[in-house]
Amino acid sequence: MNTRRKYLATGALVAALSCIGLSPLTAQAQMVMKAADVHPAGYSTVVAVENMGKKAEAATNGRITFKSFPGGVLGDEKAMIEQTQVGAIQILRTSLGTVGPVVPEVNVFNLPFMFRDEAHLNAVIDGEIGQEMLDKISASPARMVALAWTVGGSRSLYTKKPVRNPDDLKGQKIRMMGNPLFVDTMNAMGGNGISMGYGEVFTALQTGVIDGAENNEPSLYTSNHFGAGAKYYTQTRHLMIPEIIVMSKVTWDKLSAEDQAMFKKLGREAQMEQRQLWNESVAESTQKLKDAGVEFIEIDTQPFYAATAPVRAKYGEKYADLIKRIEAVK
Ligand code: GTR
Repeated sequence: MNTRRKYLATGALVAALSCIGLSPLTAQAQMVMKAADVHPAGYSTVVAVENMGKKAEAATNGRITFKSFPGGVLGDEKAMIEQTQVGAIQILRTSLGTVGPVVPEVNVFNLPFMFRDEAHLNAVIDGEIGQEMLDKISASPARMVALAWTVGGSRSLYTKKPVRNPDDLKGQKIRMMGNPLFVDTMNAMGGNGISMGYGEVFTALQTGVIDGAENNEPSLYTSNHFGAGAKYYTQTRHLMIPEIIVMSKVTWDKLSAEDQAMFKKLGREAQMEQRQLWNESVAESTQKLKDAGVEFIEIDTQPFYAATAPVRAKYGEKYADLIKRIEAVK
């Protein structure tokens, strides 16, 4: 095209855009991103992601907006990961537990008793190792770009009968997240691990398909699993699993470099905001669980730690160097 014809063509485009009410500057495609989570509206992760969407909307003058799909309405985490991979979901907040089967490296963070405490875990994900892991997920063939971490505290057992040691778990069917590593973990802890989606746990408890499950306080409270009979909450703290906010690679590839940089920045902000909301929600849900009659059982976790040594050996061997670096984080 010569210059004059190019000029005329541009003029025609501007005219056409003004006719349909768009200025040439906002002519980049409008994007409504579906943001999904298994947790209900109001949960710390859902709120942090919704706020991320509001900031993106403000920064792009409404060109990019989020539509929130909380409460697992788009499926369980495994199904949502699959939808994210093909671009049917654009933003997903998911546990790293369910990411393990698609990005095996993340299983280092999914090992039982991997972190000394939550402060240790937070220091790891906020620092260099955390960034490396996000980058590994993004560079893997999983077609998800990892933007930020969220936290889920520590997971402890809840059952219909009180549990104080590995022997008490004999014969008890305990729901675990969909990852063979967790089934092995529960079997090593003395019970029978059964993998199942989060949304099925309530009915499974009610009908006796399972005898218990394991999770953090806000999840136990909002899922009402204690209302299905699992009223004994044994403080095993056997798993401390970080969680992530990812964008579908299909969506990421459509964004300009500026938009991508914006999402990285907003991701980091969401990470810090969720941390604050999380701490508040742990305190609040602990109180509400106690008020509802859930019995918190403090135990010596050492026998469970010892019992899960073979799981750490089996799944951690390949990542021995990384584990040493994680252990060295203060
Ligand atoms: C929650 C976690 C969810 C989901 C759920 C589960 O703690 O935040 O992402 O993994 O546990 O047990 O399935």
